[in-house]
Parts: sequence; structure tokens; C-alpha cells
Amino acid sequence: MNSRKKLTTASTTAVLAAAAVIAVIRAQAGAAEATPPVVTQTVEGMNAQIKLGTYPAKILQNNAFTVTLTDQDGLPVVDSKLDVVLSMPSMLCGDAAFDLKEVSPGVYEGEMIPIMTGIWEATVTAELDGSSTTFTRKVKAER
Ligand SMILES: [Cu+2]
Repeated sequence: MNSRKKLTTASTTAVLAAAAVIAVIRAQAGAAEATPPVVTQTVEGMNAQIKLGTYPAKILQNNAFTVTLTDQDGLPVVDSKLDVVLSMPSMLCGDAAFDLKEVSPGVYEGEMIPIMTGIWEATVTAELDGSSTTFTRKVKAER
């Protein structure tokens, strides 16, 4: 009787431990889903694929940041001027800005250097023919 009860307690503990592990895995998967290496966004007919070369991005290092712009027909958007502002919502650690250079038609590249770990907000502004389009994505940075 007594040993049987112990067994039940042990298996309950095992089930709870397994549930806790699953909860942790789910939480990590959720965080990864919220900030994947590649994010695609369409704003006013313009499509931007925003990609990090290293992911999560490494703090105090150059991390390749690539934006591929296409129009409604899937054709590259060329000769646009792109700049990026990095900020941390709800923190006062300061913004960092950098430009992107067009390395092939519709493909714009630059480097981001996050100064601290956490989730950064990258705001990409694309200027073309006097109008601008803004895209945003979250970027996870770690040591
Ligand atoms: Cu910060």
C-alpha cells in the first residue's frame, strides 16, 4: 500500500517534470517564432523580405542585414534609398541607425551592431521617388 502510493507520487512527479520541460520548449519555440531570421512584410503593395545573416544577432559584432524589395508583380524595386533604425521599445538605451547599399537589383545590404542582448525593433524606411515606405521587424540579439 505504502510502496504503491510512493510509486504514484513518483510517476506524478515525472509527469509534472515532463510537462514543465514541454512548457519550456513551447516558450522557446514561441520566442523563436516571434523573431525568426527572415521576416516578410507587404506595405502598400511593396514587399520586403528582411533577413539576418547570423541569428540571433550577436551583440557588439557586425551582423549582415539584408532587405529584398519587390513590387506587386514580384519584380525587384531598384534605386531605393534604405535606412534602418534600431531601438529597444520600453528602454532608453538609445537608437542606432545605419544605411543599406543596393548590392544587386532590389537587394539592399548593411550591417547591424546591437549594443545589448534582448529584442530590438528594426524600422526599415525605403525612399523611392519622393515617397517612403516603412517596414518593421523584431531582431533578437544575444552574446
Ligand atoms: Cu536596451
